[in-house]
Amino acid sequence: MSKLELFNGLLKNFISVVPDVEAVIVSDDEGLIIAAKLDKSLEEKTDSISVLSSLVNPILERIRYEFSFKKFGTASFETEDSRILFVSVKDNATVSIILNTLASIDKTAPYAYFLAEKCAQILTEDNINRIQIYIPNFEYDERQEFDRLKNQIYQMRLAKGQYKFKFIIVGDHTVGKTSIVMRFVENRFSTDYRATIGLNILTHNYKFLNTVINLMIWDIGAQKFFQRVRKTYYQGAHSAFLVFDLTNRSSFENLENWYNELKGFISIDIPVVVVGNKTDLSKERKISYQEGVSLANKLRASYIETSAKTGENVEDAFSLISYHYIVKSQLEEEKIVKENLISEINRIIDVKGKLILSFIGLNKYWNPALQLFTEFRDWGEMKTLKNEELEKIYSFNDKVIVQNYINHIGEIRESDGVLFIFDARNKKSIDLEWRNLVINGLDKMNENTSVLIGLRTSEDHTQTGVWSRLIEEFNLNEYLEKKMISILFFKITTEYRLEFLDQFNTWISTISSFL
Ligand code: G3D
Ligand code: MG
Repeated sequence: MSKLELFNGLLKNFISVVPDVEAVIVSDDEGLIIAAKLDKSLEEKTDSISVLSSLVNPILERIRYEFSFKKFGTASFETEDSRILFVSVKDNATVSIILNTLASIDKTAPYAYFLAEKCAQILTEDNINRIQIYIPNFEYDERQEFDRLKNQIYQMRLAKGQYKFKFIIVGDHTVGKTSIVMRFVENRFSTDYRATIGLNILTHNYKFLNTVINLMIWDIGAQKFFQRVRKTYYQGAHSAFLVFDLTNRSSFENLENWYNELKGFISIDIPVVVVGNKTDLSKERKISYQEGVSLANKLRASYIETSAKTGENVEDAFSLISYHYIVKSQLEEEKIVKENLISEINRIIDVKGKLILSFIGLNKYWNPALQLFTEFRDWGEMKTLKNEELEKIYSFNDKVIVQNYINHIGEIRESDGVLFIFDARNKKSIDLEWRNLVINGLDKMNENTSVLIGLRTSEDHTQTGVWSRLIEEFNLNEYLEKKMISILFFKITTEYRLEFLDQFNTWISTISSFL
């Protein structure tokens, strides 16, 4: 099979499995198409892929610039007729997925990452015959839906860095648990079978996208007499594989018991993947794919089928669970920080009746601060009071007012907090324009306003000296002597979502200390 044939098969599978996809384009750095596929309905309407790529390329250009795209991994963009999800593939290619406007980015994302990983394999591997182009079912948690602000570019990221997690692999005796683990960890299938005695713990470092994942795999013996001690093995598990043998119906029927035992021992809700093993024995298969999917759905788990013998999908099964784990830990961290923020804001509203915040920046398309705020629904629906290109005002039940001004200082006299955002990437010096904007703002705001100044930074700002020089250049002391205003500078890096939430906490605490 040639690389192109593999790509075609892969993209075809992708379109048939993932809902709401209109087209997929894999392109290189220069925007040249490596492979592309249109959905059938679109094939009739559009006479060529180049029409689509002329839609995608200019946006991609801009995103590359706006986001230092290569570092980010993904971005999405909304137009009137579609949503486009971009995922970078290694350093020099991009997958662009064109979705209809009804599509959910959050649901598409796991598939998109998976697709990008597969494209990378096809582009880089010498022995392409080993590559599986099957797209597994990633349905997992429908609660993770956020409303997204229209016409805003936003990014999702898989945090770079390291994750350590413990996961347990359970299921009936001889379904293939140990074989799956051995295949994954050592890429070896052993027919010299020994029943796992109690517990087998293996650690394995594994790279998933840009993230190093340190897995501690607990392979637990299924024998009855281990039941009493299994509880302790389950403690602290971050995720679980529930394995059954596709050729053995009772192992399938027992899966629910395993699930219940797991839920009984672990109080928190951990991601679970149901694994149907031994796909190589297709003639002896007793459980259909559909049956597997139904059970997984019932258990709110993902489903994947593997063969420890041939290696089919084994690595993907681990990718699937790693993905869930990373997303989940990020969401949890975010949730805690958000809850703090909300309770602090509520305290201010209790005292003052209202909180007014203003965002001032120079870029119409990049406003993560505003975007984060629009996700809060704790004070009721967001109402748009003003919607002009350079001036937007939103009200949350008249309790929290958020104003966004581009390139000018709007009506900020009543604001409790003002946040400036500047793009300092690759800059050794600040722009005069930035300083003028801040000085102009300081002049207009009341005493006791809390000011945040966020500077987007790039890698070279980690060099000592550059960052502090940028701040010194603002040189605002003479203005601050005249007025009681608190100013705090902060860096905006690729980890911006959490950074913003953290900074918001400081910002809001300062405001509440002025009460
Ligand atoms: P367990 O750890 O769940 O108890 P094991 O299961 O991994 O020890 O495997 C039990 C038996 O199933 C072994 O066979 C093993 O070789 C076989 N097996 C595991 N995975 C697969 C698979 O994907 N395909 C096939 N065909 N066989 C598999 P023996 O014969 O040694 O008992
Ligand atoms: Mg075993």
